[in-house]
Amino acid sequence: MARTSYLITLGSNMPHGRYGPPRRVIAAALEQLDLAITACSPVIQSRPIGPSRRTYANAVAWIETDLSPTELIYHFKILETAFGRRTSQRWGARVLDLDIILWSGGLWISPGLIIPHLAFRNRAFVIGPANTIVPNWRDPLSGLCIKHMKARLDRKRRRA
Ligand code: PH2
Ligand code: MG
Ligand code: MG
Repeated sequence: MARTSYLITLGSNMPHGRYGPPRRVIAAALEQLDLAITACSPVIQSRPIGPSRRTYANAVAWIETDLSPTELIYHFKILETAFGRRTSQRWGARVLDLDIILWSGGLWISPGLIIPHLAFRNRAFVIGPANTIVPNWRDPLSGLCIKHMKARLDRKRRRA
Protein backbone atom coordinates (compact mmCIF):
# COMPACT_ATOMS: atom_id res chain seq x y z
CA MET A 1 0.00 0.00 0.00
CA ALA A 2 1.32 3.50 -0.84
CA ARG A 3 2.39 5.95 1.86
CA THR A 4 -0.61 6.37 4.13
CA SER A 5 -1.33 8.69 7.06
CA TYR A 6 -2.95 7.44 10.23
CA LEU A 7 -4.15 9.19 13.36
CA ILE A 8 -3.71 6.81 16.29
CA THR A 9 -4.30 6.95 20.04
CA LEU A 10 -2.18 5.46 22.77
CA GLY A 11 -3.70 4.69 26.15
CA SER A 12 -2.47 3.12 29.36
CA ASN A 13 -3.94 2.79 32.83
CA MET A 14 -1.69 0.18 34.38
CA PRO A 15 2.01 0.41 35.19
CA HIS A 16 4.61 -1.72 33.44
CA GLY A 17 7.25 -3.55 35.48
CA ARG A 18 10.18 -2.01 33.59
CA TYR A 19 8.81 1.18 32.02
CA GLY A 20 6.91 2.39 35.07
CA PRO A 21 3.68 4.40 35.32
CA PRO A 22 1.23 4.86 32.41
CA ARG A 23 2.81 8.05 31.03
CA ARG A 24 6.17 6.24 30.79
CA VAL A 25 4.44 3.29 29.11
CA ILE A 26 3.16 5.68 26.42
CA ALA A 27 6.65 7.13 25.88
CA ALA A 28 8.18 3.64 25.62
CA ALA A 29 5.48 2.51 23.18
CA LEU A 30 6.10 5.54 20.94
CA GLU A 31 9.79 4.63 20.81
CA GLN A 32 9.09 1.00 20.02
CA LEU A 33 6.37 1.52 17.43
CA ASP A 34 9.07 1.58 14.76
CA LEU A 35 6.96 3.81 12.50
CA ALA A 36 7.53 7.30 11.11
CA ILE A 37 5.90 9.65 13.60
CA THR A 38 5.10 12.95 11.90
CA ALA A 39 3.66 14.58 15.02
CA CYS A 40 2.83 13.55 18.55
CA SER A 41 0.64 15.30 21.13
CA PRO A 42 1.67 15.80 24.73
CA VAL A 43 0.73 12.92 27.04
CA ILE A 44 -2.33 13.85 29.13
CA GLN A 45 -3.90 12.30 32.20
CA SER A 46 -7.57 11.51 31.76
CA ARG A 47 -10.40 10.20 33.85
CA PRO A 48 -11.46 6.70 32.82
CA ILE A 49 -14.52 6.30 30.65
CA GLY A 50 -16.15 2.94 31.33
CA PRO A 51 -15.87 0.50 34.23
CA SER A 52 -12.14 0.74 35.00
CA ARG A 53 -11.37 3.15 37.85
CA ARG A 54 -7.72 3.78 37.12
CA THR A 55 -6.59 7.09 35.62
CA TYR A 56 -5.38 6.87 32.03
CA ALA A 57 -2.42 8.41 30.29
CA ASN A 58 -3.37 9.21 26.69
CA ALA A 59 -1.64 10.62 23.64
CA VAL A 60 -2.38 10.93 19.94
CA ALA A 61 0.13 10.51 17.12
CA TRP A 62 0.12 11.12 13.39
CA ILE A 63 2.09 8.39 11.69
CA GLU A 64 2.96 7.58 8.09
CA THR A 65 3.51 4.07 6.83
CA ASP A 66 3.02 1.77 3.86
CA LEU A 67 1.10 -0.70 6.04
CA SER A 68 -2.59 -1.30 5.33
CA PRO A 69 -5.06 -0.85 8.23
CA THR A 70 -5.16 -4.62 8.74
CA GLU A 71 -1.37 -4.84 8.82
CA LEU A 72 -1.08 -1.85 11.14
CA ILE A 73 -3.61 -3.16 13.68
CA TYR A 74 -1.80 -6.52 13.63
CA HIS A 75 1.44 -4.68 14.42
CA PHE A 76 -0.37 -2.90 17.28
CA LYS A 77 -1.67 -6.17 18.76
CA ILE A 78 1.84 -7.59 18.80
CA LEU A 79 3.18 -4.53 20.62
CA GLU A 80 0.27 -4.54 23.11
CA THR A 81 1.04 -8.16 23.92
CA ALA A 82 4.78 -7.45 24.20
CA PHE A 83 3.89 -4.78 26.78
CA GLY A 84 2.12 -7.43 28.81
CA ARG A 85 -1.45 -6.63 27.96
CA ARG A 86 -3.56 -9.53 29.15
CA THR A 87 -7.13 -8.44 29.05
CA SER A 88 -8.94 -8.17 25.77
CA GLN A 89 -12.03 -7.42 27.81
CA ARG A 90 -13.83 -4.41 26.42
CA TRP A 91 -12.76 -1.35 28.40
CA GLY A 92 -10.84 -3.40 30.96
CA ALA A 93 -7.73 -1.92 32.59
CA ARG A 94 -4.74 -2.31 30.29
CA VAL A 95 -1.01 -1.67 30.16
CA LEU A 96 -1.20 -0.50 26.55
CA ASP A 97 -4.01 0.18 24.11
CA LEU A 98 -3.29 1.29 20.55
CA ASP A 99 -6.21 2.30 18.35
CA ILE A 100 -6.57 3.70 14.84
CA ILE A 101 -8.82 6.78 14.81
CA LEU A 102 -8.63 8.11 11.25
CA TRP A 103 -6.62 7.42 8.12
CA SER A 104 -6.04 9.12 4.81
CA GLY A 105 -8.09 6.48 2.96
CA GLY A 106 -11.49 7.64 4.23
CA LEU A 107 -13.77 4.84 5.36
CA TRP A 108 -12.49 1.34 6.15
CA ILE A 109 -14.62 -1.59 7.24
CA SER A 110 -13.24 -5.09 7.76
CA PRO A 111 -13.92 -7.81 10.35
CA GLY A 112 -12.78 -6.44 13.70
CA LEU A 113 -11.68 -3.02 12.42
CA ILE A 114 -13.68 0.08 11.53
CA ILE A 115 -12.12 3.45 10.64
CA PRO A 116 -13.07 6.12 11.64
CA HIS A 117 -13.09 4.72 15.17
CA LEU A 118 -16.73 4.42 16.22
CA ALA A 119 -16.61 6.46 19.44
CA PHE A 120 -13.82 9.01 19.05
CA ARG A 121 -15.92 12.10 18.30
CA ASN A 122 -17.15 12.48 21.86
CA ARG A 123 -13.97 11.49 23.66
CA ALA A 124 -12.13 14.47 25.08
CA PHE A 125 -9.02 12.33 25.68
CA VAL A 126 -8.78 11.81 21.91
CA ILE A 127 -10.09 15.13 20.55
CA GLY A 128 -8.11 17.35 22.97
CA PRO A 129 -4.66 15.91 22.14
CA ALA A 130 -5.58 15.49 18.44
CA ASN A 131 -6.48 19.17 18.26
CA THR A 132 -2.90 20.07 19.25
CA ILE A 133 -1.40 18.32 16.19
CA VAL A 134 -4.06 17.92 13.47
CA PRO A 135 -6.87 20.47 14.06
CA ASN A 136 -7.76 20.45 10.35
CA TRP A 137 -7.99 16.69 9.82
CA ARG A 138 -11.55 16.07 8.63
CA ASP A 139 -13.73 13.14 9.68
CA PRO A 140 -15.09 11.69 6.41
CA LEU A 141 -18.37 10.63 8.02
CA SER A 142 -19.50 13.73 9.92
CA GLY A 143 -17.62 16.18 7.68
CA LEU A 144 -16.32 17.90 10.84
CA CYS A 145 -12.66 18.78 11.44
CA ILE A 146 -11.01 17.88 14.74
CA LYS A 147 -11.12 21.56 15.76
CA HIS A 148 -14.91 21.60 15.22
CA MET A 149 -15.31 18.53 17.42
CA LYS A 150 -13.10 20.16 20.06
CA ALA A 151 -15.26 23.31 20.08
CA ARG A 152 -18.40 21.20 20.30
CA LEU A 153 -17.05 19.16 23.22
CA ASP A 154 -15.93 22.33 25.03
CA ARG A 155 -19.42 23.82 24.62
CA LYS A 156 -21.01 20.63 25.94
CA ARG A 157 -18.67 20.62 28.91
CA ARG A 158 -19.42 24.25 29.76
CA ARG A 159 -23.14 23.52 29.78
CA ALA A 160 -22.73 20.47 32.02
N1 PH2 B 1 -9.92 3.70 26.66
C1 PH2 B 1 -10.96 2.91 26.73
C2 PH2 B 1 -12.03 3.10 27.68
N2 PH2 B 1 -11.92 4.26 28.49
N3 PH2 B 1 -10.82 6.20 29.17
C3 PH2 B 1 -9.79 7.05 29.05
N4 PH2 B 1 -9.75 8.15 29.81
N5 PH2 B 1 -8.77 6.82 28.16
C4 PH2 B 1 -8.76 5.73 27.35
O1 PH2 B 1 -7.83 5.56 26.54
C5 PH2 B 1 -9.85 4.81 27.43
C6 PH2 B 1 -10.87 5.10 28.37
C7 PH2 B 1 -11.08 1.76 25.83
O2 PH2 B 1 -10.03 1.56 25.04
MG1 MG C 1 -9.32 1.90 23.05
MG1 MG D 1 -7.95 -1.00 21.40
